[in-house]
Amino acid sequence: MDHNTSEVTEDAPLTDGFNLLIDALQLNDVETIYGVPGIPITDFGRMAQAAGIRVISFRHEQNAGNAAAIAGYLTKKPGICLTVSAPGFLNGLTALAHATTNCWPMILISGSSEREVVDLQQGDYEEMDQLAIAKPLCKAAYRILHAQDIGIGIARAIRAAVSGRPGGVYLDLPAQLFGQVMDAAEGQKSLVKVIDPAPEQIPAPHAVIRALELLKEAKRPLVILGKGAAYAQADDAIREFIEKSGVPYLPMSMAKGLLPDDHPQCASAARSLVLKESDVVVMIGARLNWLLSHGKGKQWGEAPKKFIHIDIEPKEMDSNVEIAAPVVGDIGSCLAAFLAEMGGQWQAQSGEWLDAVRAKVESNVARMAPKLMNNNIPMDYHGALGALRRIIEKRPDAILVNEGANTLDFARSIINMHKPRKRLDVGTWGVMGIGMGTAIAAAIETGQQVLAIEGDSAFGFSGMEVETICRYNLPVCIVVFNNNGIYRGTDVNTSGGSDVATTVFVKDSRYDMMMQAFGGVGVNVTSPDELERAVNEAMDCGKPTLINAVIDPESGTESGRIGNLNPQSVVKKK
Ligand code: OXT
Ligand code: ADP
Ligand code: MG
Repeated sequence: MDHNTSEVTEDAPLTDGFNLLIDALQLNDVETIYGVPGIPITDFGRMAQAAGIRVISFRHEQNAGNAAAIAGYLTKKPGICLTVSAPGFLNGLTALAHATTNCWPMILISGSSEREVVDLQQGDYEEMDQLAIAKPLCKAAYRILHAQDIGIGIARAIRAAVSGRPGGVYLDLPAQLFGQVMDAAEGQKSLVKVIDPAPEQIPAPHAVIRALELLKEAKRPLVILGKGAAYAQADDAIREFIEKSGVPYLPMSMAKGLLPDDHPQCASAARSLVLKESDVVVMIGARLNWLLSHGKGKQWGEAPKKFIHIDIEPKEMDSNVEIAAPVVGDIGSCLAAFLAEMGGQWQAQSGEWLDAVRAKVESNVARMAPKLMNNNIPMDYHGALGALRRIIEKRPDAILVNEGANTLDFARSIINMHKPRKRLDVGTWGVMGIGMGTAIAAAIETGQQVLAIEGDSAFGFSGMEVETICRYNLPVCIVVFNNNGIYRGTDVNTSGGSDVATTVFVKDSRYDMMMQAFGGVGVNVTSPDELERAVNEAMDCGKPTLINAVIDPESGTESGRIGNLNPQSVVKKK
């Protein structure tokens, strides 16, 4: 069969690959595409926009991909990123791998060169075997060759992205697919509406009983909430479980706000204590990876520990240490089963353990409080973040985007979150460059005001997207913590040569002027008071704003809180 003109009769209405792709996406409720236009997908973007899909054009595919990844996290639907072939595809691939690593649903759709030419390596325009390259970096990768397979191809991509442990999916669309013509009625029949794309996964009843028996015996229990728990959108069940059990909980970075950070059971400010001293740890949508020292070693103390682990991915169990009570299922179903089993009889945790955790929290919070009130010039991280903390307290619906090293680590512990899924950051890989893509998608997907707190280095990875923010007039306020460099702005080149040190940038740069160049508001501030005023003004008016916050170049430390991960040479070069 000739796939370019399959089953077409003279006068029957026709459709083609372009239209079928749009129909298939709309049938499955795709409302937004993030991407960069070019051969062979320029017309597809135009036509999708004309059909009512919102198509947001970026300046670089990695930022569009990061937008799609976080859209997936926020909505539980796959975020869609659209790119051109080879270089555009590769630019989007980092974000696809980032989405997969973070367990967020996303589909990277890339146009590609013709199979016949690519497979014979005859040097097509932007020739690359994209499917083969994408495969190891995502959860699933598919290619659609025929217009009549578009319906099933899109359905497969959606189901693969959101079912089970969510992740990134790659969809390869060779250029000739778009123009393939077929009978319109046959085309409509070939479309697939995905039914129940992420089915509930109910835990085994005996696994629930085993977990609760272990929890009941615990003297010093702890719950760790991860971003999987935030993703699950089972907010009420999570809160009910925490409060009914009375167990202190530690939110991982993006799980902050699932319960308000000033909740009496929140142990964020007693992190070291609870990790060391706990005897039974309930992991909910969090992994025992590097962020938790793999569940062992000094950070976890000497006392023997038992783990209860709730996760949708069975292979996650025993990944680093023995899991005494694995509970495999989706978090909503698992917690519903826990709550049903706990019934009215459950004795909430009380006594010495809770008192010790509270005492530690209160002393750490009290120690930090005066530092947050300082109005020093030049600003240090505490003074500047104290101002931003007060803003988020007054505006709990705003979404906080955060990247950098010191800027990230200080903001995480200083700024309390009050509602679920309001803190979006660098995720499992600690990636710099998520900032502007994340801010843009957060504004578009939620309609809320966004506050992006960015290290000056971090901002540079996606800074050109301030034009995108202005073009779509998004309510995004960016604060660049400008300390003249990566970690600190004071490093020196010990060779005595004229190049500056590798971590140092142009001194006293004015990032605010980048925003002004595109018609947004740019402000330079030097004190916490000025910063607070400028951010409040930006949030009151909702205009795209960039505030250059001048931070003391001496006030950061190498790699923020994870300096211990830097290998160091013990042999000095002669
Ligand atoms: O209990 P203890 O006593 O231990 O105290 C803890 C809490 O109890 C307490 N705490 C509180 N006290 C009082 N009140 C409150 N409310 C409170 N809350 C907590 O505070 C301490 C600390 O708590 P925390 O933070 O919870 O605990 P801890 O021990 O830090 O937790 C461990 C971790 C591992 C979970 C945590 O540290 C974490 O999540 N870390 C994530 C780190 C991360 O991902 N960093 C980003 C990567 S760094 C580096 O790789 C960078 N690069 C290289 C690069 C990257 N990343 N990507 C790409 C694509 N290319 C290159 C670069 C280029 S960073 C970077 C740029 C940096 O420069 P910038 O200019 O952007 O930024 P600046 O540094 O600002 O200049
Ligand atoms: P954090 O970095 O916050 O510790 P991780 O990204 O390491 O969180 O872990 C998230 C975990 O949540 C993953 O193991 C993933 O399989 C799991 N997860 C994601 N969605 C769900 C869900 N709906 N139900 C159960 N587990 C989930
Ligand atoms: Mg910096």
